[in-house]
Amino acid sequence: MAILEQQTSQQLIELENEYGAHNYHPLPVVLSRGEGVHVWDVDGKQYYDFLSAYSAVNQGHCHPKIVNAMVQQAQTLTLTSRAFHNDMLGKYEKFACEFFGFDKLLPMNTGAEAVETALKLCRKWAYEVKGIDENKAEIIVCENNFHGRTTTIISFSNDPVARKNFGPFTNGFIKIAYDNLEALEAALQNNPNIGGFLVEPIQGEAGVYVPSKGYLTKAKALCEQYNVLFIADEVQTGIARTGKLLAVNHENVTPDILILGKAISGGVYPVSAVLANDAIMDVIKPGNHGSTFGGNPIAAAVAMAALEVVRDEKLAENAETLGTIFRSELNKYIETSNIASLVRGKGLLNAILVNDEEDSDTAWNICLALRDNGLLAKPTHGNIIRFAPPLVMNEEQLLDCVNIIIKTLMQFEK
Ligand code: IF1
Repeated sequence: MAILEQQTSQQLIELENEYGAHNYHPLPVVLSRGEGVHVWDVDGKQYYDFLSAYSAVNQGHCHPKIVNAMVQQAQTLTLTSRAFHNDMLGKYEKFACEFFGFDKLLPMNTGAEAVETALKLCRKWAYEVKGIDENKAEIIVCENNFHGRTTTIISFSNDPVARKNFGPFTNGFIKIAYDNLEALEAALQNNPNIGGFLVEPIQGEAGVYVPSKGYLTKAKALCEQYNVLFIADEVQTGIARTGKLLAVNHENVTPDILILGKAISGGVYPVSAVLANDAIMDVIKPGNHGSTFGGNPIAAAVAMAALEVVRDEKLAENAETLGTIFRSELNKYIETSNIASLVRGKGLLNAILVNDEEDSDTAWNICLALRDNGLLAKPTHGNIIRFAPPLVMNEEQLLDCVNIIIKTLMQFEK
């Protein structure tokens, strides 16, 4: 049996280049181990992970409680399909419904699948409860949204790179400016065919845009006024990332439909979910929707363990405290910096704006230098660098990372 010789980073990158589709442009680093806030590359170099797999690893890499839950279930019963019941799904659904405060949960696997599920649920409610004429329902979305990569979801994206040559697209969506209540009311006012409003409580991929205080509250009130479902996509902002269990909790807003993914499994296994109360979820009947792996026993076991970690280790409170320190320390530096112009975010979902042209490669080069200095982050669009470490980080580690980030940015001061 050939002994797996230690392949170099370059050899492993070349394997991906030769045999893998080129649908990403990763930072040139090859990781082989993760634990807590750290990851290690194939040469044994340690890094702080400041991306957390796009906020899927909020509980830290390879959290023992979550991994053990997966291993135990994987040695017992992995998948039954929904053709039969199993002894894990109902327990998980009850646990999660009580955890988030909803009547029912529809289990899926990826964030995009959960977004698609929410769109179908909203449309079915629009026809069967609100009484909109069939095939006339429309859903309001925001400019610069990111909700996934399926053909319907990119139909309402305005990112040309995500859309070009993937048409024809799905109809039934109205785009409005984000964080603009006048635009929302104008879209609602003279159109009886609106079924829902889909919104990210903070726009992640667009560059961690935090809306004005009160936006979510007033948007929900407008939806109630016009009998339209408020659909919160918390795939990235949920699960304690922004300093509350859900980003909507910063304004005590309860969505009509809640979309979860990523860290609901702690990044150990693909799990997503759509939650709603009976008046909405009960429009779904057998045969309307589903998926082979949706709600499988491993997903159920992993998600319950991952949510218990969030609760028991008080990750939302920690994210709130460390996020305040992070922005305060970065703002002190920004006062005298000519390379970083602002820092913004909530909890441990933050980003800095690099003071350069959007199409410059400065943000990329800063991320390469951060990598050399032992911290992994990646630009979102152009000149914005997102900083999102695992929520299990402690203050000493955070301050160590702040020092690395500032030391690195200073290398680029003009
Ligand atoms: C990529 C970032 C992008 C999401 C929200 C649904 C989904 C996502 C708010 C879909 C996924 C991921 C996808 C990944 C990069 C990353 C991302 F913002 F998190 F950084 F793209 F915007 N709703 N976000 O953020 O969930 O199907 O991926 O499980 O596609 O490049 P998914």
